[in-house]
Amino acid sequence: MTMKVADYILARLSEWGVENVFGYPGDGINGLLAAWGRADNEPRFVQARHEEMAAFQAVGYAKFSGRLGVCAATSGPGAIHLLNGLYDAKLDHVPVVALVGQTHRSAMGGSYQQEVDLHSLFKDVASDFLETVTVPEQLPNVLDRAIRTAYARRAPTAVIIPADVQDLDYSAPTHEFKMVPSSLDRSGWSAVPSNSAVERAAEVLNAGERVAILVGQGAAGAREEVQQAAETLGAGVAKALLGLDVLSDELPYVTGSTGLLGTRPSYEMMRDCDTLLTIGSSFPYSQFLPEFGKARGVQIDLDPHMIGMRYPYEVNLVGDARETLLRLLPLLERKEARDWQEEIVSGVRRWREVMSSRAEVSADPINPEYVAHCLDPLLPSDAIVTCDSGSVANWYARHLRMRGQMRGSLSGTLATMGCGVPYAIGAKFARPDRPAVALVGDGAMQMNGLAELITVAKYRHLWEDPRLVIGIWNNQDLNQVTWEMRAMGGAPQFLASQALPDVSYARFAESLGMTGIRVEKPEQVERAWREALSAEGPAVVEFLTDPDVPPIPPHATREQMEATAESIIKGDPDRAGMVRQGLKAKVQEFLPHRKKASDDA
Ligand SMILES: Cc1ncc(C[n+]2csc(CCOP(=O)(O)OP(=O)(O)O)c2C)c(N)n1
Ligand SMILES: [Mg+2]
Repeated sequence: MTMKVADYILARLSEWGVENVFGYPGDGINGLLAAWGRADNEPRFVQARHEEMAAFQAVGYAKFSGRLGVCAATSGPGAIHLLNGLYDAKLDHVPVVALVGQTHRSAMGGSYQQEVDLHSLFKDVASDFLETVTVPEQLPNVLDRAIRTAYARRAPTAVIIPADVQDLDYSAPTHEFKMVPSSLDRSGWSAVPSNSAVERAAEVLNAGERVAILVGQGAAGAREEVQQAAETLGAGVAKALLGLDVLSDELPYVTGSTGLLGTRPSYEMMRDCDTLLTIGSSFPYSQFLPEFGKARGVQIDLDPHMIGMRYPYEVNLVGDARETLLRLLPLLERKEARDWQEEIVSGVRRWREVMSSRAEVSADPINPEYVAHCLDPLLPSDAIVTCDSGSVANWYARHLRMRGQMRGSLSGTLATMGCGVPYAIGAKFARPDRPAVALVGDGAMQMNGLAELITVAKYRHLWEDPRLVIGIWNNQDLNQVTWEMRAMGGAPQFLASQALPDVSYARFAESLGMTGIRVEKPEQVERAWREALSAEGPAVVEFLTDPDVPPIPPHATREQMEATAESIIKGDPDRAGMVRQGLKAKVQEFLPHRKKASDDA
């Protein structure tokens, strides 16, 4: 039997080591689907409920495997559905290839059914590489370049294959004029800065007395070197959201997350440092970096197009984080004075106490901070944690302490809702041997998570570690936005847009054959997490949480406090509860150490 273009594409994906393609069928990719049948489903076609979910699964897979994520969709509506997931890949710098169908070549330009101008649609999101295959000889080059570019630029790329081209007999490029052959080998490489640049960086870091280090996901391969730099420089280390799993929170000088969802010690370290060393992060909020002119700065980043932004750094080192640090470390002088680092360490210790106290504040019915705080010590040290966008991201960033082999991620830059459950599915395909935990709000669950529970039920048999826990903060509110409206605009809660219907997530899970637990009282929280984490399969555990507990930023500004007060005056329907919970949470920062929060604050 002759090999068709579609057969060739699947075979080439396998040659690249692709094991899973997250997708959804449609007649724009019928040729590919038929080829999958002939190939005995290799690489495995993983069926999502929606193409956006397939793209999120590919992103989750790539984030947790360190390998390429691949997704597939039909022309027209399928392609359009992919977009948000592909943008998530683009903004978080994740390698993903999208395979997309298109109408037959003979119908193109004929306003044909499901014909959408895919080059215009993907022009921005797949700006690094986007091509349509119109004759077999373009392969393997087009596919190879899509994959190579996705890896090299850490970006989404797209290959469009018209339906009739998928069914053509494959014929390889020849040695002729206008033919473009391609090869497969992908050897390791790393970028390193020049010696003189490294020397200049060392001079800046050696001159500082109060060094702060900020790490992002780009520092992931340089765990030990970052640690060594911090110890030599007597520095503290703050982590951008995507870099939370880069360094263990068990190190006493690690101040945890930074930014709006950050911790107070991170905020204070950035405020008070005289030198900033940023490694592998494009953390966007300059107001959480030192005041301009107050600190000297060095940045290390792999991407020469991205470096030097966000802060007026003095030295910008383009290079791989580990390779660059290996060159920098021998030039760093050990700082004998340790009072700055000690100050940071005691700030971290105090912050942990504040977080415990905030978690212990009573609420109606359950304090959302307590739910995350309670999970923290129960997490296995090899857990993969995903988090959705919403108030839960605050609790993820502040209450979970990364340690051991733990991994964690969320939609760091696009901050899209609805990625938590599909990321966790991607994680289970990336690491079927490890437990995964998704932290999700009820809005995100209603948007995407509920449907993707069906995908979980469909594929659970493939995962050798059966644990996949989906924790839901059921506050019947789009709470993060409710609070943003109050804090930014002084607007009262607008129930028509914010209130969510109550849904029994646990019963829905049970209907799919999973463990389902609904928790209505604080005293049941710990037992519920334990039960979910030891279930012999996927488990959904929902907590009825209090929407009046505010996700207070580490340093609520005066303007934000005033705006919130204004929203109360303007008649927020929840004002009594808000004031009660807001003050109770905030006051924990000022209470003497270890004093338990009292319920009658
Ligand atoms: C696709 C998308 N739509 C809207 C938003 C704006 N948004 C951010 S958080 C949020 C509320 C999330 O609600 P929920 O999932 O219930 O979590 P909660 O904040 O209540 O804990 C919204 C609407 C977004 N980030 N992404
Ligand atoms: Mg909610």
